[in-house]
Amino acid sequence: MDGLDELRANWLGRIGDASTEAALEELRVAALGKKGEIALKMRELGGMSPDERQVAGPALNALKDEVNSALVAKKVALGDAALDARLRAEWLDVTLPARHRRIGTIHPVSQVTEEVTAIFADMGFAVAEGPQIETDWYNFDALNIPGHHPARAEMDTFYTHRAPGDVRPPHVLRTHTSPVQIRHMEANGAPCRIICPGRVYRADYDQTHTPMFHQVEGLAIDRDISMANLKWVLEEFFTAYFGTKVKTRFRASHFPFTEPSAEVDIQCSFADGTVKVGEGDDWLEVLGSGMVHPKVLQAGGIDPNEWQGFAFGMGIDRIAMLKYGIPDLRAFFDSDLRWLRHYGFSALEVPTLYAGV
Ligand code: 2NM
Repeated sequence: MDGLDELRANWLGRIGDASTEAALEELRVAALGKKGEIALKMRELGGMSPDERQVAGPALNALKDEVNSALVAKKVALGDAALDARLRAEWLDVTLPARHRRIGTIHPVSQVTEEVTAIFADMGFAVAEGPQIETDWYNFDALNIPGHHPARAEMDTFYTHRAPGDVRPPHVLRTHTSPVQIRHMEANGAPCRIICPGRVYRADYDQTHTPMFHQVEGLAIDRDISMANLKWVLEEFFTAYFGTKVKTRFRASHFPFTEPSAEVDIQCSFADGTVKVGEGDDWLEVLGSGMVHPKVLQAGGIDPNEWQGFAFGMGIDRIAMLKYGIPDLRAFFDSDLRWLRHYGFSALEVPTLYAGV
């Protein structure tokens, strides 16, 4: 058969030059496909004499096999080349140091809440929590603050909205965490020892007041709890919290929910515009307290003829500023990353009873 050598040279050359798998597939169809050049050549065998066919048949078959092998070999070569190119392009130095990523910090309020909780937990106090939106009964009436009481007006309360015509008293944003203690008394009765840390709200904004701040209140009820127990617990607390012996001073005061009531000062010094707790002979007011009023026990479902107890409340933000030397309260809630990085704590600085002592 004529022209087989040209045919072979032509197809093997084109296969050798193919640079993509798609081009290779086109060549396969053009050479060996149903209407491909070699397939058409095969058809010519039918018109040949048996002698001619005996020579041309095997020669054509050999050519077909050769072209097929060349296609397969080229396909493998193209695949290898593509893999080589990828390996070179996607090269990565796994020994490079990791990219630096800054992690967040624990807010001083969170840190101090944990510290306070750890100290009171060690004295047998559990943590109680409750809603931040309260009924006026839990926030005021149950605490012996009736509707006409000046304390309601003084509290700068945030009221929620009621639909027109709805005459029910509006809910309030709790102005203290005392409602949590009423709820706890109702649910658990006496005796009890709890602290209630959390957010509270008052419509007040200046150098030393923010409309949301944090309080921790404590409550201990038993058959023979007295002001003496209160004084011991508070001195124990301040000494552990500030990590140094702290003297306290009790001054007679008045709250609707306690009788008698006392404001508590801690010993401090003012030198060069900085406050130092646990030294000097100045005093700093940090806490309100007293013996729970019988009417408040009654509102909580506890019989005041059988039980009595002390309660106290203090500002978490305030004692955080004192311990960690933070000058401006308002910065607590600005979410300024520079402030948070400076005053924030590492997640590994877990509060303990012996920290700072
Ligand atoms: C204070 C001062 C004095 C107080 C009272 C109660 C309750 F609910 F048990 F009656 N909880 N907290 C209390 C007493 C809070 O904050 C300055």
